[in-house]
Amino acid sequence: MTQNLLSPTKIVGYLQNKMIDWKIHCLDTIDSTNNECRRRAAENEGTVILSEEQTAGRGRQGRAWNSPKGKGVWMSLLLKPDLPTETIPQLTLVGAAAVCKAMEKEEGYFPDKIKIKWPNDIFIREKKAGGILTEMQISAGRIESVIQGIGLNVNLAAEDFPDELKALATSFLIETGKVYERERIIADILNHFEILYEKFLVGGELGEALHICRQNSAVIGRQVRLMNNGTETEAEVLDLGPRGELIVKLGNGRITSVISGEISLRIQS
Ligand code: BTX
Repeated sequence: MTQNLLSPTKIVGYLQNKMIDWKIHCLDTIDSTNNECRRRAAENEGTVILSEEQTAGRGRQGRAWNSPKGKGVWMSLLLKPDLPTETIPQLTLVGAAAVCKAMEKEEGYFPDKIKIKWPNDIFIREKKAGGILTEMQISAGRIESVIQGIGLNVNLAAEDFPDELKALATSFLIETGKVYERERIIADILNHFEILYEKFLVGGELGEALHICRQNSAVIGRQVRLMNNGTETEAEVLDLGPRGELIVKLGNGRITSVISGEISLRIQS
């Protein structure tokens, strides 16, 4: 199904702000948009790589990301933030907040709103509808570039998911019965992203992005299992801290915070 190929002209037509000079590239096929962005890392901030399909789409820790042709948003943003390296994981929350804001006006269509399963999953009704993969290149202790990959299952039908994902994954189409204009979603994400990103660069704080992540959290108030290098801990999620860290109460009553890093999280039903 390639009749509705992504149109860069349409995307540009929907862009509203001028804080970042977005340069939109729409490809037919690529291994991973993050890889392609990396290959173009010498370009200026604002390069955006989109592809109709990814043949080797990636999630965190080398996991595969299913990216069938013509139906999703598989996109990567090239960023050059002048920030300390330890703040970069917070950009994942900026991206997630931008996705939530972009879909807000569509929310009437969603039976339940789009949520963020900390730190990088986009959830609808307890199923994964998207994810964010933030990677950085460092040279001599300084950030050369940050690549933020955003994957959204927009117009995927149930049969577009391999069997092993059918119970875990969903799409905007499956949840709402509506086919979405991908260009509009992409532009809306970029429009919101640049506002939240600029605030983060200037103030050094997540601010509004944090507020959005709290409002749309799939985990605050829930019992979860935290998985780290083969160990599992039960905890109750209390809040997100100012740097986007997860504030949890452990089984023994101790309150502690968890940064994203290698931690995986499973919501207890
Ligand atoms: P993650 O590590 O949180 O999630 C990966 C896991 O999600 C997989 O192991 C699988 O169980 C499940 N999964 C795979 N594909 C899908 C899918 N389409 N929908 C729902 N669940 C799925 C999440 O990593 C971050 C994903 C980022 C993807 C973007 S797409 C553009 C950019 N390029 C690239 O290679 N990755 C990013």
